[in-house]
Amino acid sequence: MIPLLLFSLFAEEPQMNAPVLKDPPPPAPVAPVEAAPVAAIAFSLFGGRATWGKAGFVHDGKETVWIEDALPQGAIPMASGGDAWTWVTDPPPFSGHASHQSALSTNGHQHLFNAATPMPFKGGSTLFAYVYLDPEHPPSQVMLQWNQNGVWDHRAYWGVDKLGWESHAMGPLPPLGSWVRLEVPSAAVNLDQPSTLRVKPAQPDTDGPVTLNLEGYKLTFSEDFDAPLDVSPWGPGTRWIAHTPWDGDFGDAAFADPRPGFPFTIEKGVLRIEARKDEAFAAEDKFKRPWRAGLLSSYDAKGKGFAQQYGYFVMRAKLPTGRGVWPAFWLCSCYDRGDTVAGATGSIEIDVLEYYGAPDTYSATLHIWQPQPHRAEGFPVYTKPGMVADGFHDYGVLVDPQWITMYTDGVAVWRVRTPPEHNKPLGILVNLALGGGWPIDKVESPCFMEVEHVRAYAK
Ligand SMILES: [Ca+2]
Repeated sequence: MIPLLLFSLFAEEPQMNAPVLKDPPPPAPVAPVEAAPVAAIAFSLFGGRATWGKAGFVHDGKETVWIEDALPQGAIPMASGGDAWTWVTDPPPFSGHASHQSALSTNGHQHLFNAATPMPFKGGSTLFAYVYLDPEHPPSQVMLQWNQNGVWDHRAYWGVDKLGWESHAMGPLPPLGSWVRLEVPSAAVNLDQPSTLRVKPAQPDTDGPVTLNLEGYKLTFSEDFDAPLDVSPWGPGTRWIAHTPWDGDFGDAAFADPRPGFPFTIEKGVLRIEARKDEAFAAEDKFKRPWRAGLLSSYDAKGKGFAQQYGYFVMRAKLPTGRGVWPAFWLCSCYDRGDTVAGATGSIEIDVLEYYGAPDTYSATLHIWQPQPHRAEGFPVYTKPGMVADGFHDYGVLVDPQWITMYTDGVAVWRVRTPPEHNKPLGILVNLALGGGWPIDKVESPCFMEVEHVRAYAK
């Protein structure tokens, strides 16, 4: 899972970053489309401290300011690596009344926002942000990141690349102790492209919602949670394992090795995945996390278990709510993770559902991990407020050689073209994680994700 956010404790794949999806040519000529709007910015440093002034873009000589003196409308402030949103007047702002200042740190740290009303943007622009690097505590790297189409892979940096994310190199650090205007051509960070992979509604020649049609499909995998859960930490020989097959567990809760009563329990045909906080957990965790939660994968590190390349995959579930929860239903290319040749010939991830606790939105994303560079396209799925936690709903995806189509309760909500890198069976992952970049201090302990069933169908 890689999610919208960048500073998750763990990347689930060793390669987390990169430019945007290059899609196959569209079937017919399309009218020119404005570049997709930008929804958010992250201000990232390795070490040191910086103060940030206004930011925006210049197009045809006209400056559009996204941030000055306050976050954009609708933005939710976020931070990681010990950073925070702190508004200061020292040093005196370059313009306006206040600047936002990074915390002092010796490691990677950043503040960012999310869920802003999309900010207007024009392709062929120059992006800018003013920065003042603390001469007493210079960082070794300064990075700006822009979120477009739900994906953060639009990055530029100055200085020495210590953050290690795929990012466009802009040159040395700017001078210390004075306001400097950082400028990045939008093309250099792949912001100029419209979302050509995305077609809405799901059938471009059809008006209105498209309902799922499984005519000709047969049930190939059915976990109804009517019997004791067949799970072990790593396999082999069980239907599920309790970690990511590539040993890339992620988030602010450790995925627990299952034991009776935790983190998985079954009652009346429903699986309950529990996240719980206990200071005793921290002592046993190499990252000192006091939280534990649960993940199920249908295949193991050797690629053994259930997987299929095409078909319909669905989870019927009821989700916990509130900022900081991070339940997900996702599919990943299944192969022997020790086989680097197999790994290099194609690997994708389909995030059917990643939910970050907002009342009315979850995320769907396609990642292409291999061959590199990583590319991704994401989409916010809007729901009735409170729907995901009010009851059980179906979150599904139909994967065929042409399209990957996401469904909510059997109605198509988004689709992308099936990329040529999809050349392996897909295994199933279900988890309740925490964090994903959001603060977890408000998460209730315990909290639960309930799963009625997980099924797959194929022709
Ligand atoms: Ca059931």
